[in-house]
Amino acid sequence: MNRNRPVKRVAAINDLSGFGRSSLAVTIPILSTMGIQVCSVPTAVLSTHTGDFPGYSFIDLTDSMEKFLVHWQQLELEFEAIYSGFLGSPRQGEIVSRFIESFARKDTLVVVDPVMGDDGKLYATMDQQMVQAMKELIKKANVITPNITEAALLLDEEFHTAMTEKELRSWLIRLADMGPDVVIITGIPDPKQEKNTMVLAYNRTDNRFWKVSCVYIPANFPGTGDIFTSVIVGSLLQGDSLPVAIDRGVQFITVAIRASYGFNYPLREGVILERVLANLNMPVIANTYDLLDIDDK
Ligand code: PXL
Repeated sequence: MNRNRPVKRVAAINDLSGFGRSSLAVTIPILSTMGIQVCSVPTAVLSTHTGDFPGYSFIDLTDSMEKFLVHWQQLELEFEAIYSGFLGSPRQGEIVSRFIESFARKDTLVVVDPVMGDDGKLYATMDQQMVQAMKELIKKANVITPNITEAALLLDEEFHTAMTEKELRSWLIRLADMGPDVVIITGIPDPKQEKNTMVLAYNRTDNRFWKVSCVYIPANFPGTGDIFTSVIVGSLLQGDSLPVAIDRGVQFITVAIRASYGFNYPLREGVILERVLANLNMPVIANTYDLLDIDDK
């Protein structure tokens, strides 16, 4: 693979929201900046993302996705990675599964971000059928990147803010048991440092757990999950290790939020990506990840 192509390719299966900096509107510039070609499979077209913009328009593209699949099969396209995010209908989960079966080779990176909700709640267009569809879809992934709310939904658990590291490790293992080799849970409140949030990850193939903690900035910008997963995809395709990829994702989000928070503008417009994209090509200087003990804390 990739014998005659100068750059790597990602099939990005996600919605296009016209305003608000989420999904394809952030994935395309991030991965392009990281030197990776993005081939989009739009799952839906919206006037804005669904958070805090009442009256948004929504066009579901489930039937169109079937046609993308057929045409791309005819073209015999090849991808180094397949990355799926926001789905417009539960049936799309099954189409994405077929897409993965058709295009994934032994060394293809398959990343599923099971976008369903945040802050303990489902997003406006999501329901239990979608939760079921995501449970099926993650079976096909190498890497999944749920936030803590989505992790709870996938496990039929209640999420609470004071979860111990031991409890979180068991969630990571149970999610890996559902199929993916690597599970990355984002947005976890840090019980040791009230002001921090954590990303915890588990790699089943070497049985190691990783933690990256970052200072919590009191600004809940939409689209940051899509930005984080896009950086993870780019970083892994560039050959970084799992903890370095997570570190780069966390550091980029932190820089993006800090660049945005000082301005007085509506959070719902998302972080000011345009001001920080160039950071993606800077050398990674300070790694902040920790390897967790597997003892019984
Ligand atoms: O950032 C996740 C996301 C993606 N796509 C759409 C959304 C959201 C979150 O609200 O509404 C359309």
